[in-house]
Amino acid sequence: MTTVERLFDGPLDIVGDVHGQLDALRDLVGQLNYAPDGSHPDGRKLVFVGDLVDRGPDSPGVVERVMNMVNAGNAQCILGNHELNIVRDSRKLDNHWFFNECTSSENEQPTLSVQQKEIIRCFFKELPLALERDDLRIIHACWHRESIALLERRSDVSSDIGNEYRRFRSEADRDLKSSGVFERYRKEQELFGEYVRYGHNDPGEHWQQPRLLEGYAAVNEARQMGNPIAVLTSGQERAATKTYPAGGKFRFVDRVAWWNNYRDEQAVIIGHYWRLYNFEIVKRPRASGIDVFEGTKPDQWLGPRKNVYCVDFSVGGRGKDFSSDVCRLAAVRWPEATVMFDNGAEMATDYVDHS
Ligand SMILES: [Mn+2]
Repeated sequence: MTTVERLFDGPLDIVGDVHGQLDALRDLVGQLNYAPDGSHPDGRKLVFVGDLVDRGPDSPGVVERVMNMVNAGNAQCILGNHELNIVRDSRKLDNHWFFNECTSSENEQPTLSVQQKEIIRCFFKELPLALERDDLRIIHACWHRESIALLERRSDVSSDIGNEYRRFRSEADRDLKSSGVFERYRKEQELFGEYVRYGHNDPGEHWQQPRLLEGYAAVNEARQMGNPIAVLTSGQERAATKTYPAGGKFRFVDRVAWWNNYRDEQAVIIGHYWRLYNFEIVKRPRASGIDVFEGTKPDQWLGPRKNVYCVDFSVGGRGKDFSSDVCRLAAVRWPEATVMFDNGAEMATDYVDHS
């Protein structure tokens, strides 16, 4: 596995989480004036922040398209938590397109052959976790210096990212077991496990009054923060003060707005955190824990140096959680620091270049 790879030189267009929305991807790269193979008349390059797949109507189509651009040397792509799930064989509600567990008729997708699956899995396994050059860093969820240092110290190119993930997970569990909190978690699991994971059922039927399970909260936080691959691909988390349902289970940890503690000079571009294009006209659906963007507008860079930008404009929620008015696929143009959307709208941002 590769932790940090060298980012392309020259002008870039950094594309947010695509989540199987092939039409939006076609529209966006067209708006940015790229040819279908990812080449650009001005020599610009595309970069994908991960989460190419799940949720949308054509995950295999998106992977094929991006893979071809990467193989042609016109694009780079990093690993998101959704690719990681596939690499480590972890079945989730939204990845039945890969594992062939089609449980809802609304999202029928063609069945993949064994060979097609192997091509996709091999592509994902080789993706780096981060890209970097002098003026810019790109990572799916969280630039976390300690996790990057740990991975660079412990892993080499020959190690398999799925195995590394499992190794960190079992080390975190070993530490937990000696702390006593694990026993509490086990008891909660016995009593409430089936309610915590409600899957496709409406959680309301199962749990009228969600309660915080402190053993779950402590174990989930320790497993996340003790695993550097998890931190980089799905962010820092801490035990929540109230529980909420998401993705077929109740959550007991909150996302941390890590950028508020990011003080390095290099700008960072991330995806992962659902940002809304026109957030003022909609309320966030469901009770989704902490809103890490509370009080910020879509054109704002984040953190004390105002040099972190999230380019995920929630296209993955199109037709499901939100209307397409607010669900957009976006790209940050660099070094211009403007944002292009799949509908052709271009937005200036408040980025100030201090270099
Ligand atoms: Mn993600």
